[in-house]
Amino acid sequence: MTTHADYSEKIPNNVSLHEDRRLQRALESWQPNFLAWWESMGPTLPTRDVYLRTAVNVGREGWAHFGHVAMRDYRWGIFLAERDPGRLIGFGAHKGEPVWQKIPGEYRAELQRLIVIQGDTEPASVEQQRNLGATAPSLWDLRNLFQVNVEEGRHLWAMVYLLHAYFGREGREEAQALLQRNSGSSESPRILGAFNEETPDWLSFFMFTYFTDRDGKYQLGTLKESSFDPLSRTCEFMLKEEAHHMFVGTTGVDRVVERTAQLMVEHDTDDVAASGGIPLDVVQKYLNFHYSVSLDLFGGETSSNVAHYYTAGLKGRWMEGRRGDDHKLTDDSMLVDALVDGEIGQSEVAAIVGLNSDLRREYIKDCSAGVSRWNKILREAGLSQRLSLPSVAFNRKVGVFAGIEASPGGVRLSAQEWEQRKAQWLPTEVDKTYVRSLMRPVYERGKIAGWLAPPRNGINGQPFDYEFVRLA
Ligand code: BYC
Repeated sequence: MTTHADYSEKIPNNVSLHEDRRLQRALESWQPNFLAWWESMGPTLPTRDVYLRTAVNVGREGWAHFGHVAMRDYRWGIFLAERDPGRLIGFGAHKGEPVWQKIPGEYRAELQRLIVIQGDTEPASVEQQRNLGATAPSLWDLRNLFQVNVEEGRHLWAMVYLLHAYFGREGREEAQALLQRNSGSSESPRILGAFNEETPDWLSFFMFTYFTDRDGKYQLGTLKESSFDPLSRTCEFMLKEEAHHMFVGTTGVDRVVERTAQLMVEHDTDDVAASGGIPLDVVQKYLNFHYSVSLDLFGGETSSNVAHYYTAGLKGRWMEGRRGDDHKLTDDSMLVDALVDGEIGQSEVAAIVGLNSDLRREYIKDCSAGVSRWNKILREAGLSQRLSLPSVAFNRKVGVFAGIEASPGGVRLSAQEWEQRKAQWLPTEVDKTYVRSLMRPVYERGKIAGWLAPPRNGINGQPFDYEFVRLA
């Protein structure tokens, strides 16, 4: 196993692809299909080149290279974190046994399903974001969008590598299908709900990278615990790239809130639309929407699927190694969100079936940190208004709350009340049209649109007024 990337090959990789001609040929025949998909479903804005980070290594001494590249020539590669030869299974029925380098036959179908679901989200997000380049608020933001896009493309490669290398013909068919489903398509949509929603404007993009990419961070964190070592090592490396996606979301919303707060103070009004800002109640509605659709991504509050994944050792918990229990959970119980006598409450279940809730809870804690940060911006501006996360029962389409309606405060509503009041809580056509009206491209170096504050830092030591993107 080499750890240094081989860039002389058509497909950069650190998995010694040249030693397996069949696999190499299979991936090389998928590559033009991927490129055709990128050309037809990827970013629509014509660019000459973009200042991008490319993964070139996985070691501690620096893993990425920065430079201007034409996006179609981006070196999408296959990188797995370094192998720990002594790694043992950390949870479930096989705890303590050596991790698997090949797939045990009895778990093949489940592993394939997990990898396909993960793989499906990556190109989906590129599709959702494809038109955003036309309205970027600065070259700095435009570059970040494209960085996220090419890395989601690389994450697709990561999953396709696993499908080709370990799942035979079926894996190759699934890899092909990953390019054939499309976000929002009525005939063949993406698998998970949030990935069929639109990302039509940059406020949505920042909310998506904050809330939906963060689901990615948590799901990858549980797959990193997997007993199937190649999956674990793949996810470990993907998480490195994911940190930048989190940064784009967190600082993106920061900058919107900062600008809105500034305008609120300056004009002594909540109605900052008159001065070209995004009113805080609109920010709250976008937050409500993206948070609730992202909560759905964790699946049901109780799930026999997740219990099986855990016992089999396929998917662990967030920070499995730091949990102080027996890592088998055969006799434990936990509280999960539930409908209790028709009301929003909690009920006790066997811990093993509640693991989607366990992960969702970790995720919610992390999301709260973002809200605290945004509220700090408001507080420091001397404002009393605050943002908040809505109730777990609000606007849910998956899980126990899918069948009911609830207010952001967690009060159960009749269907009629919901219809009457949802415009207070979710973006309306009027809100969306207003936000879209602000989306005018700013492609001049060092300039920024008026609805958000400039970033505090450059990229890789390059200042804000650097030529991050050269348009075609
Ligand atoms: N939409 O037993 P349950 C990312 C289905 S994001 C539609 O509770 P389970 C990224 C479910 O498939 C991370 N259907 O589900 C972010 C099941 O169907 P079957 C992506 C849904 O299996 C931004 C049925 O409902 N990675 O990386 O416990 C940009 C019963 O549900 C949904 C993963 O998700 C939904 N939201 O848990 C780029 C990791 N939820 O079996 C990238 C892999 C559930 O009855 N996936 N269903 O036909 C998993 O771990 C699990 O499959 C899930 C669901 C957590 C998604």
